[in-house]
Amino acid sequence: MSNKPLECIEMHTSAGASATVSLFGGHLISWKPQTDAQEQLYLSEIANMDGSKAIRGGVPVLFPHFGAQSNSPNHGFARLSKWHQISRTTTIHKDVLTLALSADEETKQIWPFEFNLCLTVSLSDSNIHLELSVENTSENTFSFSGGLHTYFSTSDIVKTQLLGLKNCQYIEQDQQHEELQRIVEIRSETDRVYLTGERKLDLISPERRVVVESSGFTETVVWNPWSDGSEKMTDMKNDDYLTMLCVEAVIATEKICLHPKQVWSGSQSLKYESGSGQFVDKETS
Ligand code: TA6
Repeated sequence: MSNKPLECIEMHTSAGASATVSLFGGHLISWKPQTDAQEQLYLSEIANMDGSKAIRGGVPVLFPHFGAQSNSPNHGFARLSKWHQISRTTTIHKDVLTLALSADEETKQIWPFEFNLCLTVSLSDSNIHLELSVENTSENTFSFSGGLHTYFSTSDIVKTQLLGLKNCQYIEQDQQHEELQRIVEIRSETDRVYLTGERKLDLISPERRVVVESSGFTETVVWNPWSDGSEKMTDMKNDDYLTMLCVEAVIATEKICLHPKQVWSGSQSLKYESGSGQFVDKETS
């Protein structure tokens, strides 16, 4: 946890896809697919980018817990820690980067276990695949939660739709509900934990469609703070709730137990579909 400017790794494919990953947080902060130079991830213009606070936007890595836990920063320390590069492999159509974070004196004061957390970012021409793995390198069993807190950009939240969650149970404000809509639209503060991590979702905004596929994670969080929530955050402009939506691959409600030497992994894959972004009319669909 330092105050130096962020050190970032730029990723590319020969067809023009690009991504930027910050070593602080092991944090993907930009993704532009080859078919379109537009940024696909939301990154707050007033995000704190000096390593003193978690970055507001991109894909924060949450570990060793999702949300609040006593004596630990919200969503854990991984997004506040300096990761290091393990490997990099580039071919014409693929750029693959692996970063890792392991225990040090600072993390052990918060969470007393040895671990190896790896994030592999695989950039291809219209797809980015994020794989998170957790290895228990300590002598004791531990349990963890966390996830990939992906912030998507949109030109208009009111014309943004999320498909694929119909009939899923979700928890919001401690109440369990069933999703009755084929098309989820955001019209107010939304902070839902859908009890599924394996569905294929379509995120449609006026400018494009992104197919979001996760595996290994147990839940999907859909979050937009809306106007009141944006105003309360010092690192997000008041109107930014209109141009972002989080669709997160997480382990939230029940921790995963890992014995010594065991490894868990989960992934979220984002596929950009050129030209297919169109508002689906509820009446005619
Ligand atoms: O994942 C959704 C959520 O847990 C929300 O409840 C909201 O608080 C958000 O994450 C952001 O948390 P942060 O610690 O980044 O301000």
